[in-house]
Amino acid sequence: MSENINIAPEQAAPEKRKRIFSGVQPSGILTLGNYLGAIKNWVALQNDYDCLYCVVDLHAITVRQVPTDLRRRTLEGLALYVACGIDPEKSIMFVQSHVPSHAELAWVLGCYTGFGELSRMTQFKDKSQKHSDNINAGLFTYPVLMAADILLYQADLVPVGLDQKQHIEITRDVAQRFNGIYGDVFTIPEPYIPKTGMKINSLTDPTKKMSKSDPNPASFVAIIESRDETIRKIKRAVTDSDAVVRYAEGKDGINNLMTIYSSFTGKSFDEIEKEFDGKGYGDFKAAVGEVCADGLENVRAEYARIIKDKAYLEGIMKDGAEKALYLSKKTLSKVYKKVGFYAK
Ligand code: AQP
Repeated sequence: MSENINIAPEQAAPEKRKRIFSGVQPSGILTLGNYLGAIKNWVALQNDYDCLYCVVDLHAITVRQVPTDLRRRTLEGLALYVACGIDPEKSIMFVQSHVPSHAELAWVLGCYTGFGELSRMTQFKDKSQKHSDNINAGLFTYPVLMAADILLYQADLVPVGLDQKQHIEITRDVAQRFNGIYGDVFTIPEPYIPKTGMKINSLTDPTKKMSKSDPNPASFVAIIESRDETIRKIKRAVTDSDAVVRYAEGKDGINNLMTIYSSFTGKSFDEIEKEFDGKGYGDFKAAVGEVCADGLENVRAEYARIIKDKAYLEGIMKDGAEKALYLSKKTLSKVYKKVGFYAK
């Protein structure tokens, strides 16, 4: 791993409050991967950092969305942030399309980003394969918009799963390039990757990342499905025929379940191996299902309560957008001035 990665639990809280930006696309029902790789960490970070958490709907349309679903999921996404424990009194929560500065800065940064460097992005390659009928320019320039999201707020840290590390690297490169030309305009952000849960894999194909847009619902645990569904899906998760609970190369399914178990219990892989020594996969999967359902129980109950209060959620969105717009405008004005745009 490169040295600019911060492994979450070991990082001491800074003396001066640093800023954090992160987001999730409302491109499906949020999964256990989004929870363990991102949102769970956001909650812990909000006491020590100034945090902005965004529902990134502009990013979501890089893949075709059903408009009514996108609208509904945007509200659901925000409700989930709150249900997971993001406190609107401590953190700014908002919807990306409500703050025009994101698209505006993305245009400028696009003019400082190379075709070659965007071509190397693995997410673009993966998504182009998955959506070969719609390889659009937005999918290609996705990392530029993500760079704009982060740099607009002068974020110091970006909590993400391992899959997004490459996008943080390109953000740093673009920011350094821009600063190299115009002086210190942008803070250079660093990725903040959780120690466990950095990559949760699909339950049906454990060589691949768990994804909310996977058409097969058996492949993911949704944060807001029922307890029974979670237990059943984990029981049916693809493993191997070895029947030994051990973290090892080639045992992707078991490694994935051990990662999930470890994320919820805090137990190390060694401890988990000892706990299930001599026991079969049936016992192990049942235990993983239980801890996972237990770990999500409060979030699910909170979500069921909050989602009914549309006015409350829309209030958070509106307030968040105002604050985000104010902060983002400061950076955008500076950028416009630096590149030579005539002032209004
Ligand atoms: N499986 C995962 N394991 C760990 N972290 C994950 N994240 C997503 N999946 C996993 C983290 O969640 C944050 C938000 O992700 P996103 O919605 O912006 O996009 P994504 O990474 O492309 O997530 P999905 O679920 O796979 O979305 P779709 O299916 O729409 O492409 C990020 O911090 C990501 O690291």
